[in-house]
Amino acid sequence: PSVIRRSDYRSPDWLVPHIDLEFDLDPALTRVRAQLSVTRNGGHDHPLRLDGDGIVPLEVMVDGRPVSPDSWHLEAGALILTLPGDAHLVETLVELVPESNSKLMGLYASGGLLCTQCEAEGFRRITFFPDRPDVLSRYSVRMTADKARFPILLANGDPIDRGDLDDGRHWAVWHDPFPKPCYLFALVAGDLACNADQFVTASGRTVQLGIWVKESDLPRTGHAMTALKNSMAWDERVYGREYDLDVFNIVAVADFNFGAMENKGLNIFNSRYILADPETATDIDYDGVEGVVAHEYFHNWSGNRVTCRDWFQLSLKEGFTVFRDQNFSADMGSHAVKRIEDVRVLRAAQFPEDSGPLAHPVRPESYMEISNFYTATIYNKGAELIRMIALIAGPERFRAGADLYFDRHDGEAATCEDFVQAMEDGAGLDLGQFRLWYEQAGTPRVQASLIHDPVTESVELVLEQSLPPTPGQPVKQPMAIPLRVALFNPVTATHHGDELLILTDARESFAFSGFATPPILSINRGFSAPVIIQTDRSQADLAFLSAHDDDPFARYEAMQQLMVNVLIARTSGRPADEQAVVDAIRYTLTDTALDPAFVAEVIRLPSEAYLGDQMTRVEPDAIHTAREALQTRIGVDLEHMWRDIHAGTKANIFSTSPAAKGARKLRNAALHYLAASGASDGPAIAFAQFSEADNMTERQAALGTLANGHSAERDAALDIFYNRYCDDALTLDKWFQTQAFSLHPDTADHVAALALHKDFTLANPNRVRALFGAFSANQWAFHHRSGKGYRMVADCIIALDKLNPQTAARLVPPLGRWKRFDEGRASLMRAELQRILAEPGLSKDVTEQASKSLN
Ligand code: HT7
Ligand code: ZN
Repeated sequence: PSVIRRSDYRSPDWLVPHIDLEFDLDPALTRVRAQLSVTRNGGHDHPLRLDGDGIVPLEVMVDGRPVSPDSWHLEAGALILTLPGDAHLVETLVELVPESNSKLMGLYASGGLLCTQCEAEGFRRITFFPDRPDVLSRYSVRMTADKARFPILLANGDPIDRGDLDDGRHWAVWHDPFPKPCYLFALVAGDLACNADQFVTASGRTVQLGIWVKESDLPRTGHAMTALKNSMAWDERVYGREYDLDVFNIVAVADFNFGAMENKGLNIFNSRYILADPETATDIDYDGVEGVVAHEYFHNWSGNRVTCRDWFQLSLKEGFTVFRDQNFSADMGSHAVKRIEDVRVLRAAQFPEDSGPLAHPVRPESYMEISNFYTATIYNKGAELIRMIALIAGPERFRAGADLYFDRHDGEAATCEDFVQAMEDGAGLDLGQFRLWYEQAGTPRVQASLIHDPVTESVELVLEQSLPPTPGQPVKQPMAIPLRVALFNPVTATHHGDELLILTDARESFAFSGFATPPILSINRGFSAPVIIQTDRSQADLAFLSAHDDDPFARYEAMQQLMVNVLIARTSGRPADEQAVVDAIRYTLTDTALDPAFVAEVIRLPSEAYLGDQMTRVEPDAIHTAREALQTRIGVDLEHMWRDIHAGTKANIFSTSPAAKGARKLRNAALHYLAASGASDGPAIAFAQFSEADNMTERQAALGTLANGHSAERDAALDIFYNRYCDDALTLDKWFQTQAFSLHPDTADHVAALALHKDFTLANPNRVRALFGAFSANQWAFHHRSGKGYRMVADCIIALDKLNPQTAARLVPPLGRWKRFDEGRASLMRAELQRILAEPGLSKDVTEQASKSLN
């Protein structure tokens, strides 16, 4: 496949100020007539190129007259047309078969609905068009469909007109007044019920809100509606951004390649990010609904009103919008817990990406298939870059920069550079060196050491940064790294204030006076920079910080590091002070001033995968053994506390308040440690929680705890869960996921059996992710030394590639981490990558991921 390079960007030869679309909708045969008003952009004689993918023109007309087949041709799917003048009306007709569209890109059928997904390059599967984000058009859309099967017809913008036809069909016309790139086009047709509400904007306009789902799902849409209204109010309050159309619709669909899509005025969602009720959704699911509804809504400004010039600028909208949704969720709940959760996601998904063969900068230089670049680096590291700018600027100046960015680029297709420039101009910053964060891939390491001088009563903080080589970037320059630090007096447990240091050189020292005794370093507070900090702090220093640091993230981090040190020592057979961890956990549990949700985060052991990331060579079995042993020790030594917490936090009435969620989180943590203690009544207590819970958070946690062990209760709970939820796809996903993620010695065999289960299907991305996505994130099971885990995932990739290459390609990266493992596992992983690549007719998506993964 050919490589697209950022440096090759050229502005479009032809613009399309207006497009009229007519859809004659039917799952078996849909006809699409498109009328494009095209204008020549600048002085050139290039033909008009209209991208197409898997479609053929049945008619081509220019200015109302049919064009003979010899004046146009198809080139790599695109329609190439030579036009004499500077402005023309180009009309095409194509036919589609939505019910056979298994890629879920373009127009497809899902659960009786017809819907679209156009980002990044799906519009070209619907009609011929310059499918690039810098061509902005006004859309008029007319849909006709059978009224009984598709009573609801939705598209972007505002509804204009509708009517019935004699033959049982009906039609509707929608018009979107805002020029938009074609990736934001959407339509939905189906038999849908609506949760309708209203929002009055700050300037007094009433917006009609609709969440459209199948009738039986209506009771599960309340949380999404609340999240939507909260998001609209938050964007007005925090960024001064109002919604701009008279209607805002959301539709939930069962088959979706991603989380959701921000189409202008018509967001389309994976149903897992809309539907929630206590019976089927966990607190994590509730938070996911809130966060994704907010994310898509916020795109109305960061993505739609100001869009991207080209796909290399993807983080312009995604990084900024993730930053916005993270802050929104923090404001709705706990800032401390949200920051910890976000950093955990970054470390689990983005750090490994940044240190592997698929590492790329936040603004990539090249790609083969853009769908492969919807990555944790673009989204989550991109958000960290905005967070660092906000930290350096401070809240008022950051807001001034954001205002300038939106005002300066409203209605335009912009670049990451435009954003940085607006921040420099609006916030009065110099971000010269900071721009390297967009260019250089890899996670910086910062070595921090404190040198104390008792004579001058001063300390010197020496910081040294390094950035490892990544594919195509062997040598790196020093970055501008903002680090929040504090120096603690170990006797009084106080500090003189939190300081923001900006490390700009490879090595720099910072002097502090007034320290008669050596202080304890608290660094990267709030995770102020997405870097790996290396310090020589002792276990005693870490224990001190885990008990006394007033920055919640730093307190959590100290505990994590304390645990990591013990576990890594254990893994390599060195002696380790497990008692220090037990004591630190005991101390945390007894600090009644702490929020239970925060306590649950702090006392949680680092994941097996995170521990692997801390080692030069990952040893899955040794890590598992060491972690299980420490877990048992914590379980045994603090058994009475776990029992008390578990009994004391039993919820009475279900609520999604932060306090109720925190109590459930801590209760589940207590259950987990209690089971790990090996207490003979552990399975019975877990089974009782499973049976008695009035909510999915406690039920699934109990199931997960049981799934890790061997007991009669395990089998019973899995059976009960299956029988209760086998008709509810989203909840049945949890049954697959819990087993695939379980720390049971036979997980790989269980997954093999589940892949043959009658309810497993490759046609639904959620189901594939629930089984194979979860399994490949389960380090101990996936890296079974026999290689059977690798083989299963490769088999799935090969089979799925024929149906849905995008989802197949997303399963490849775990196989690409072979350099991190022993030669036995590494060669088995490479062999599977080679087997995938040898597959005839392999998609561009999987080819790119698998071939890069071999490097
Ligand atoms: N902007 C949306 C991206 C997206 C997507 C990308 C590739 C293939 C399918 C997709 N569906 C949605 C989602 C978002 O970040 O808001
Ligand atoms: Zn997004």
